[in-house]
Amino acid sequence: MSKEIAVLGVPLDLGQTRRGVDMGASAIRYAQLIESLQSLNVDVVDHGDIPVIRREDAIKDQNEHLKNLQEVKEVCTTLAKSVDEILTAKKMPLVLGGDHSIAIGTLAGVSKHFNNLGVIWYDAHGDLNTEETSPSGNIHGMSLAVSLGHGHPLLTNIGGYAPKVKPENVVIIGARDLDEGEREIIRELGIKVYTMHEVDKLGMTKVMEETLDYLKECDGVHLSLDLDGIDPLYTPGVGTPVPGGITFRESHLAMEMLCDANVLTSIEFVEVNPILDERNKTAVVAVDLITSLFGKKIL
Ligand code: HAR
Ligand code: MN
Ligand code: MN
Ligand code: MN
Repeated sequence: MSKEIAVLGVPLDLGQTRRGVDMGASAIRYAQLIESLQSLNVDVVDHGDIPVIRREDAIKDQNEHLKNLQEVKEVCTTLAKSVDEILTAKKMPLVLGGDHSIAIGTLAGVSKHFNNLGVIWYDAHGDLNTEETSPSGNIHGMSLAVSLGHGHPLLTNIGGYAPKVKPENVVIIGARDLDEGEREIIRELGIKVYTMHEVDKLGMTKVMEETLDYLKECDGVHLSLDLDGIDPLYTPGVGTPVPGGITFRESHLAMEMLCDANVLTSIEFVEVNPILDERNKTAVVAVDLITSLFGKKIL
């Protein structure tokens, strides 16, 4: 990957209800993201943050089944435009969340640049809920469904078209907390999922080999990495930790294999919550994994 990397922060926390995830991008920068990439001789430019609506200024009395819909839509629309511009300029977007609702905007900006975009969704969750199935009303648990064209039209139609991704081009890795409605949509759409059962059984090498093979016809691949995909032992600074996750070493290996395969065309890291973290540990892991994606090797 010799393209210039364009880092874009999205300090949005309105896709869920816990405070602090809006500071995720700052925490990742504080953990020396830019400096670490530069030390690998990666061409990287920090494009700063997308303007977001503060929680204090969000509309009150909202639909409890689709919280902060208008605000998330607005931020994702702005994000989609910026990501689109970055790709048009032949640079590679590296988007830093913020909660996982931002994937709606990232994918809206990315997908028009590809005919057959692949998505790797590295997450403890499926993020495949809709207003009807969501147990929480939090949009960060709906972002993959929205990108597949399922959900509120204000979200699915960002950028003026839907869907952004085809179900046969999605691979979920690390799932261990799925809601009943999510299981149904996975079955219905035939989405490829490596739950923790498969990660345990096959090992990460095989999971990644199969994932790369599964996506081999894609003309671009987006990595959407939710830090809660990794075991909370290593990444405690997330809003919805689920025990029994992917280890630090397995995640490293996954990133190194993605680097070697040289397939990624856009990347996002989400859900780092510094308020819930232990001395910025989760942001440090994020930087470590990102540098592995860009060629950092032990020897
Ligand atoms: N499935 C639950 C919901 O939809 C929890 C979603 C959890 N959060 C995330 N997304 N961090 O991956 O509310
Ligand atoms: Mn997620
Ligand atoms: Mn998650
Ligand atoms: Mn859940």
